Amino acid sequence: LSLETNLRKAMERGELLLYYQPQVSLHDGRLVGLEALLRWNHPETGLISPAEFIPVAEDSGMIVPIGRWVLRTACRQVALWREAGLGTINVSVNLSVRQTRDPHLLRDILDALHDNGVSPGQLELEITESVLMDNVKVNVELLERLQTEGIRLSIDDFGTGYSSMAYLKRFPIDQVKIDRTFVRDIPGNGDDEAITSAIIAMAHSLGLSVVAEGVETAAQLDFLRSAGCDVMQGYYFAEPRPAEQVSALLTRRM
Ligand code: G
Ligand code: G
Ligand code: NA
Ligand code: MN
Repeated sequence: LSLETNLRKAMERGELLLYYQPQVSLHDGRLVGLEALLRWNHPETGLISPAEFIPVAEDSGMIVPIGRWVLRTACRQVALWREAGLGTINVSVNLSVRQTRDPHLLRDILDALHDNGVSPGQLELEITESVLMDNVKVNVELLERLQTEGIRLSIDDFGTGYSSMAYLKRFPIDQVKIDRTFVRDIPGNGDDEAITSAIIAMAHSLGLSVVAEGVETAAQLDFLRSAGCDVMQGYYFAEPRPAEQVSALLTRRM
């Protein structure tokens, strides 16, 4: 069977699940949100990374129903945490290029929020520069409508694509996520230190907040905090984990 057929069956059989990774404020240490990260729990091979199956899902168009499932599941989980008395949690969801070409995307997102009683301000969408560049005119309109609804927008893997500063001006963006390849060798690598500091300074001067991805050490954390970075995400604080394990983390927070 092709991976595509298997993926279709995986969704029907409920083999897809979401992991969540905390995003923590560098200003006060508070949990500001959780990034939802897709996993495929294959009955024979175990957990499969999205890096392996998202490309297939994108090529086949499967990413549209999968992405819709991700949005609904993430919103449902936020509602479950609220119902469990764990407070108002923000969630970030990754969007693929194919999804932004789907004319039903906006409706699907609003339905997922509404059906679960989640406010738009609790949802953040992560898009890469290549998603933005797919169709600038259409995407400017889509993102403006999302922003009007109160949904926040973040540029993922910032610095790795065709990072034109003009896009930051043109698109209604709230936040940039510095790609983890720039974070990996700070402190120490002068180029990466310069790039990281420059992204933070530029983003701030445009009124955007900054998340650093892939933070694994205290030294990275110290550097980022000194450079004024707002939020960190990475193994240093917590790896992506299933919802039940996040609940334990949220309980401790209270
Ligand atoms: O969690 P992990 O490092 O394995 O993720 C690998 C890649 O898969 C990352 O680039 C991440 O953005 C992407 N990814 C994870 N979950 C989703 C999802 O729900 N939708 C899309 N489009 N991409 C995702
Ligand atoms: O492309 P995107 O930024 O969505 O990728 C997120 C991916 O990064 C997730 O799959 C997650 O597993 C991975 N990740 C999260 N924290 C760390 C970290 O501290 N180090 C490394 N190497 N990867 C991380
Ligand atoms: Na992401
Ligand atoms: Mn990223």
